[in-house]
Amino acid sequence: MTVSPDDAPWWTRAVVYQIYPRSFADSDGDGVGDLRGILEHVDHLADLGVDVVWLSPIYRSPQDDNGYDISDYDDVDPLFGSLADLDALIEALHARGIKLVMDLVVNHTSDEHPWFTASRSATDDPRRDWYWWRPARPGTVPGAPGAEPTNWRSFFSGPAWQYDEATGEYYLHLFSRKQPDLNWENPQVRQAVYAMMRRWLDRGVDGFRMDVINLVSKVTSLPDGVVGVDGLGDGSPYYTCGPRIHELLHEMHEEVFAGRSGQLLTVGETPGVTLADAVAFTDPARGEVDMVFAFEHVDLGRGPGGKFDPVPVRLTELKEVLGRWQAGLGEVGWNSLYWSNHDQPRVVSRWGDESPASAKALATLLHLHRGTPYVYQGEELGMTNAHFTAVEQYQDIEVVNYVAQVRALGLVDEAHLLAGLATTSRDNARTPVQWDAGPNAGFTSGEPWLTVNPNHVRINAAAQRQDETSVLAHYRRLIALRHDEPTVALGDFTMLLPEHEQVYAFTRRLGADLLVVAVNVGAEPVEVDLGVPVEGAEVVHATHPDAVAPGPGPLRLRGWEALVLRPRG
Ligand code: ISL
Repeated sequence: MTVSPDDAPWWTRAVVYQIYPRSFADSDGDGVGDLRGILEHVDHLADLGVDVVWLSPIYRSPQDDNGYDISDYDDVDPLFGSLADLDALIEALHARGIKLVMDLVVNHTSDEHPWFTASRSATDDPRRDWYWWRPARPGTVPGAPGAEPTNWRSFFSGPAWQYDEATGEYYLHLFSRKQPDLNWENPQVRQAVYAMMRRWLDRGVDGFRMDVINLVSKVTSLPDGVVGVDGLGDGSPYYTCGPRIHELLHEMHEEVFAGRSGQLLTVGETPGVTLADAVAFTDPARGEVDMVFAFEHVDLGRGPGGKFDPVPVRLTELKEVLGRWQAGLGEVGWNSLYWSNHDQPRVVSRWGDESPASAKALATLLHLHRGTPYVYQGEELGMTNAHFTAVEQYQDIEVVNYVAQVRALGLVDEAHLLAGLATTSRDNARTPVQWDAGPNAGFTSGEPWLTVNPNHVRINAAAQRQDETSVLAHYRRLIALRHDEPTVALGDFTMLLPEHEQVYAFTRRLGADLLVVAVNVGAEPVEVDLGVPVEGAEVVHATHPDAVAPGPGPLRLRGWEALVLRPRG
């Protein structure tokens, strides 16, 4: 959006921090992180300087998908604490000027949610139509393999339909069979969701991160998809940004957000979203959401066998994607900026070499883009992938189901499987936060639910807190830079050197002010002509504490060096 610093929305200057509560900090020794654990570390967030915390789900849940399967939207799961603990957290964050954004998971509920238990109880139950129930494919035996109403594959392997003996029909679940999809065609479903959202806002939360919100509108005839090697079809063309998605998000906006203060934040998680749809979602004039999470940059490197069959990616491919999204959401709409979250591998393992230097360079690269940056817990410490060596170490339902499927189909050898999981599995981001060098990294006094990374003896918050050269201190400076420099928040973005395979460079311009950003995405030194004069420029921000104004000739960057320069004059 083209706005002046005076009337730009508050979140154009904000940085969001994501907490995955299960892995953040455990206060009671049961091995699972909890709300009291977060309370013990709120000053870590305040010191970092973040404006918003996005809290992954803490609602009542059977934990089939670590809380993304909710059985009561209005209560806290005892695993994480109580409503009183949540109120205390809201108060502690607000006292430090930090907002709290809740995860909103309403594409599906748990199969243990009372809405679903009613829905499955009888074909004439008033809640039957709240979910997607369909009879077996005509001419098949209900419950037999291949009798599913459509050939759709679930995100977590296997068919997206579960047969229910009691009523002889199937229900749709795009994720696990314990996550039945809500039927957003039914106005009662929508009103129940909106009422729940209003209750949370009334309680004091500051907005929502909306889980797979672009999957709620389905093509109601549910056509079969193109069949893959597993014999199942890809239904995504019929449920990704479906026919009514913009109408439904606008309705939600009117029913829930209109008339509330402009201090809220709404961000849609939108796998498979196109740039054109993202513009529509985030055009303020349309009243849908403030920003969305796009997936093109994190989906780079998918091989022929999907996410667990990764292939190498070139820096120029990353530039092409991020540059296109910067340009596409320049005039209208707004980007969210993220490297990592609880579903993605760690950025230092993916794009860096796991050194603190690479963590800092990649942080500068992302945070100097135009959009709202999201920091995923532990990223500010340079935490790495898990490096598990056995399939049994993985806990994630996506991995467990995938392994069972490929073994049953005999599709991959075990070494290839292990290598793929080690590269892209979601558990890479879910190992406990590394607070100190002590037992279990200070995460728990008990047995952690997921193995703590042994590198916590080197990489941890305690070691970095007082060290001005640490990754943590670097993140602190980057966050302050966004708060202090209107050009970082609002300047136009222009990519430089799109064909260069080692240097990622761009400019940001706001009125007469120009910033030049150059990042060496590699450990080898490099010399480069940016095509923009930077001799004698002011060093506004740098990865290396001894960085000085560039001299004449090509710009020299040391390994993993990033510079933010303000040319003189
Ligand atoms: O990581 C993925 C599987 O390969 C993604 O496709 C992921 O499932 C997708 O981004 C949706 O994620 C969100 O909804 C899921 C939940 O498992 C994820 O943790 C959540 O972020 C279902 O609620």
